[in-house]
Amino acid sequence: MKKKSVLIGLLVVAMSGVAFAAHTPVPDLASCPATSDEYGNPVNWTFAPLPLFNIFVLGGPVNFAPIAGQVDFCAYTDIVYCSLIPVGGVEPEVMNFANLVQCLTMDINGPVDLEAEIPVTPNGMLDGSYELGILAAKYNANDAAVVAAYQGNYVAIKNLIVDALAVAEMKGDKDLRGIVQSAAPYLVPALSSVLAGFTTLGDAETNAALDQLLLLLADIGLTPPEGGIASITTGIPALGKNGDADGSGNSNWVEYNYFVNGLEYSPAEYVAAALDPEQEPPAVLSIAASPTGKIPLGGSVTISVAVNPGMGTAVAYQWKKDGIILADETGSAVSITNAQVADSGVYSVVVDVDAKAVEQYEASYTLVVLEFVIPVGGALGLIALAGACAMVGVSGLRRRK
Ligand SMILES: [Ca+2]
Ligand SMILES: [Ca+2]
Ligand SMILES: [Ca+2]
Repeated sequence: MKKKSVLIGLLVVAMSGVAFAAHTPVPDLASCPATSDEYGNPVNWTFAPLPLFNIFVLGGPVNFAPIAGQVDFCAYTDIVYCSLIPVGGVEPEVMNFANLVQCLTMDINGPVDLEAEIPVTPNGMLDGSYELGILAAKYNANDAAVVAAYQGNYVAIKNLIVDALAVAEMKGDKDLRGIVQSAAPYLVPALSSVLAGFTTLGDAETNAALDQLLLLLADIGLTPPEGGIASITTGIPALGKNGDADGSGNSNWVEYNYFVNGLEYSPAEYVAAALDPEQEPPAVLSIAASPTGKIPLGGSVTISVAVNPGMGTAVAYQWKKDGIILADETGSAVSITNAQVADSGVYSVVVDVDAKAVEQYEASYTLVVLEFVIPVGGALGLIALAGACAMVGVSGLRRRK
């Protein structure tokens, strides 16, 4: 009995080990693991397996076997973050920007800001576990196109960085490869992982931000590619912010805005939703008429619009009829009394929704006002006829018995 339960216990442990264990983001630099022992010798620490290559071989091959099924960009960004501690000992200024690469806060692929010291801004989507999470999930599921693009991009970026470090060495400066390798052995592989991830998103704004960041690295001898980073890498736009990874019609950004900004989904929950066309944000607007259906001549109807729960707050309305602006109709509803045939048409409304950023949505309703009213007598006759038909039907059934 005892042996059996021990076996089952081991089996449970083994099976849970099969499930991919995501890295838990480090809350601050003080929480980073020790990178060297008491004698200053580097110790082994890493949050996720990294591709292997020899930093001293220019253009050398990369072994991607260790990362199969294990890609985790949150772990990679935190490896870069924690690697800054030994590097910061040499260049203290580096620490001022450490949080730019911390998984919990990293969001650096928005519009370029050339006035800023570090010329990057956020795009509203956290990078490590969310924006790059879709790519990680596709890579870990062994999607052939994603694996090929990411590996190719990794090699291109790795060569760019290693060449730069080597050039600095050849110019008679310090042997940067040696310094980096001994002080922060995971920095170049992890940084290459993150940058390669960004280029695989196929997002123009992200590539523009990367081009600016590469210019900063010109100081260590890096020569940015002439046609920009996009010219030496392969992007898969479905994976990026404005892509639609599950082909659902809602972009990854729309799903992020709803599931993460609205419902506070975890990274794993968000990635699952962004890859599942069955999990979608509801429509932003609901439009309805009261009463419903066709409206009799001379009748009344109210057409109203509402922002669905969790989709933001309406701050402005503008109604149109058949595409023509109804200047006076700027409320949440349009009321029509003594309806005439000419009132028939498509009533649409543009609503400014104040969510995270002001966005406009449009909804429409087709109103039909009946051309004539069936006289009361005629209606009674119809009812009588219907009653008679029903009677005949019933008696027909009886006869068959
Ligand atoms: Ca971002
Ligand atoms: Ca989608
Ligand atoms: Ca979805």
